Amino acid sequence: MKKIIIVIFIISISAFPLSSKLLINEVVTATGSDWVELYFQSSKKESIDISGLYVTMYYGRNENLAAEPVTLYSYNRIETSYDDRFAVIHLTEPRMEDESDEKGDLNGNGVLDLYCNNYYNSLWNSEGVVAVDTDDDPSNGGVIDFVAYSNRDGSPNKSIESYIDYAVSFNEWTQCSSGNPQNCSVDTGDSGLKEYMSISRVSGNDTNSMNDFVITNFQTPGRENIVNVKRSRRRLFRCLRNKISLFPSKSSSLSGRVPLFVYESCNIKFRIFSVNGMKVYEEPLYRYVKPGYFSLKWAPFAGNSFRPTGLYIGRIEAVSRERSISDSKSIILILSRRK
Ligand SMILES: [Ca+2]
Ligand SMILES: [Ca+2]
Ligand SMILES: [Ca+2]
Ligand SMILES: [Ca+2]
Repeated sequence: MKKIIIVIFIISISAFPLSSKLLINEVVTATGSDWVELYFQSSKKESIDISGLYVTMYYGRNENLAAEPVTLYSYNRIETSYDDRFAVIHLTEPRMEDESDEKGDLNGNGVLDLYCNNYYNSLWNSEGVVAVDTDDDPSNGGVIDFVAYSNRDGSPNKSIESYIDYAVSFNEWTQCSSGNPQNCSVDTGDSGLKEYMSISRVSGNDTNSMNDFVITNFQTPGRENIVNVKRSRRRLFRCLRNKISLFPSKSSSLSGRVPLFVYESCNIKFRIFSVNGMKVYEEPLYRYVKPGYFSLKWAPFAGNSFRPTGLYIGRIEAVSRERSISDSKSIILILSRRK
C-alpha cells in the first residue's frame, strides 16, 4: 500500500510541471535591432539569474546574456524603476553595456536591457526560431523555452527545420502531423512581420505550440503584452494619465514624462500653455511614432526652461497622413516645488 502511494505521488509530481518558468514573451524580427523579451513567471515569490543563459536562433555564433549577474523576479519590486519580471534582449548590439544587477537601468527607459553580440543577421523575418537555452547547441537539450515562426512559403529552411526537430525531441515544441513544420510555426504572414509588429505570447500560456502566440501591432518591450485593443477607429492615441504632478528632484533628470498609448503610426506635437493661454513650451515634432507605449517629455525645472510653479495645460495633437485623420487631447500638468 505504501509503495502504491509513493508511486502515485511521483506520477502526480511529474504530471504537473514546476510552477516557475522563464518564458519567451515577445519577439520582433523586422527591426534594425531585433529583440526578444523574457518573462519570469511563478506562482510564488522567487528569482532567477539569467546571465549565463543564451537567447539564440542557434544559427551562426551567439553569446550568453551577460558577464555579471542579472536577476529576474516573479514579481515587480518597488525598489527598481523597471518591471523586474521582464528583460529585453537586444540581439545584435554588442557595443552597449548590459543593465546587470549592479549597473541598473543605465539608459533610464524603465526597462531592463541586455545586449548581445549574436549572429549579425538575427532574427530572419522569413522564418526562424528563438530559444532560451543553457548553451548555443540545439542538439544537447538544456532548452528552457522555444518558439518557431514562419511565413509558410512551403519550403522550410533546412537548418531551421533541424532546430525545430530538436526542440520537438525535448518536448519544447509540438510535432507537426502534416510533416511540414511551417504549418505548426507561428504564422507571420506572406511577407513576415512589419517593423512595428511583434510575436506576442498570450498571457502566461505555455503549451509549447503556436497557439501560445499571436501577431500584434504593438511592441511592448519590458511590459505586459497587448494582444487585444478596443478603440474607436478615429482615435490615434490615448493618454495614460490625464493629470500629472511634477516636482524638482535631485535624483531624477528633472524631466516629467507624459505617458501615452499610441494606436497606430502617427506624428505627434506636444505643446504646453499657461492657464491664460500663453504657449510656454513646445517639443520638436515626434515623427512616425510607432504603435505601443510612448512618453512625451518636459523638463520644466531644468536650466533656461525653468517655469514658475502652478497649473499648466498640455496639448497633444496627433496626425496620421496615411489615414487622413487627426486626434488631440489636453491634460493638466501641476508644477510644485514641494511634494
Ligand atoms: Ca534600460
Ligand atoms: Ca542546448
Ligand atoms: Ca514553451
Ligand atoms: Ca511585452
